[in-house]
Amino acid sequence: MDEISELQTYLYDLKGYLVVEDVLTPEEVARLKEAVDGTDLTNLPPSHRFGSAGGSAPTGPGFLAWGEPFVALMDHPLVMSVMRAQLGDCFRLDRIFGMHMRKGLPNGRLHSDYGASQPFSRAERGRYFLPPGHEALHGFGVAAWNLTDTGPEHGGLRVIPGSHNSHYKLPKAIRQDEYDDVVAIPEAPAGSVTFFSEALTHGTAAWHADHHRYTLLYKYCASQLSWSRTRVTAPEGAALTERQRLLLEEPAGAKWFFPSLFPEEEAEDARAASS
Ligand SMILES: O=C(O)CCC(=O)C(=O)O
Repeated sequence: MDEISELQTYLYDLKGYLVVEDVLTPEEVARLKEAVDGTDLTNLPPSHRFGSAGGSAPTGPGFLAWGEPFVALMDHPLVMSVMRAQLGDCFRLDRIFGMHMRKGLPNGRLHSDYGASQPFSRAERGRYFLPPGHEALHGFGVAAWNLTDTGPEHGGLRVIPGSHNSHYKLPKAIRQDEYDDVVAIPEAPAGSVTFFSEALTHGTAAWHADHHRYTLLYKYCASQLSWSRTRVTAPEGAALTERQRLLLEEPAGAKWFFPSLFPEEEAEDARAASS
């Protein structure tokens, strides 16, 4: 499966998240899970994250160093087409981490990284707010690979659908989990990928299931953006494709200094437009 449908494209834009099922085969899921199990999951930070790199984690390859299947997910054709629609022809892999959760782990705070509800915005609660033009809003997108079933019965990612386009700061009652009527925990079975915008208000839902949560998050941004000073780097000795190499490049202006990840598709689009 290399592309989402017209309906799914509309829903992703409208709701700020989208689950696509059956993208990985059970064999692919098992191989990735086995590799994660081969690592030490006993002393994870309170965020339950593993294999992190870039963003709030140090520079390094993170879980990309755990084998070719982790590297291959970086530029999975479906992820590339969804991110191209959201981020344009030039984007980077800004940060990665995995989430491992066991029964009884509590909710993580709802938050958004961009827009009215981002922690440093000047939005006042209850007042209409337009983010200034120099702030990024929709330039960051996430592909979260679910290696075990997640959803309302189990826990996993929780979101406020449509909140990436909200002009109001998140009310305290929602932030403090006193009002959750607008919060959804999308059903996302093993083998699915959940796409979401970093401007969407999201967080981690408490884990209730007997099985453990294994999710791998790959976070992309438009090439001219960066969240922090640390980077995801290539694992030593990995044979990367040209597109994978570009995804790990330093931030730079799209097309000026950061080449297109899709030269062939662009040429095709140009041919179609002129015929
Ligand atoms: O998948 C999750 O549990 C949410 C992860 C999260 O909070 C984030 O991406 O900032």
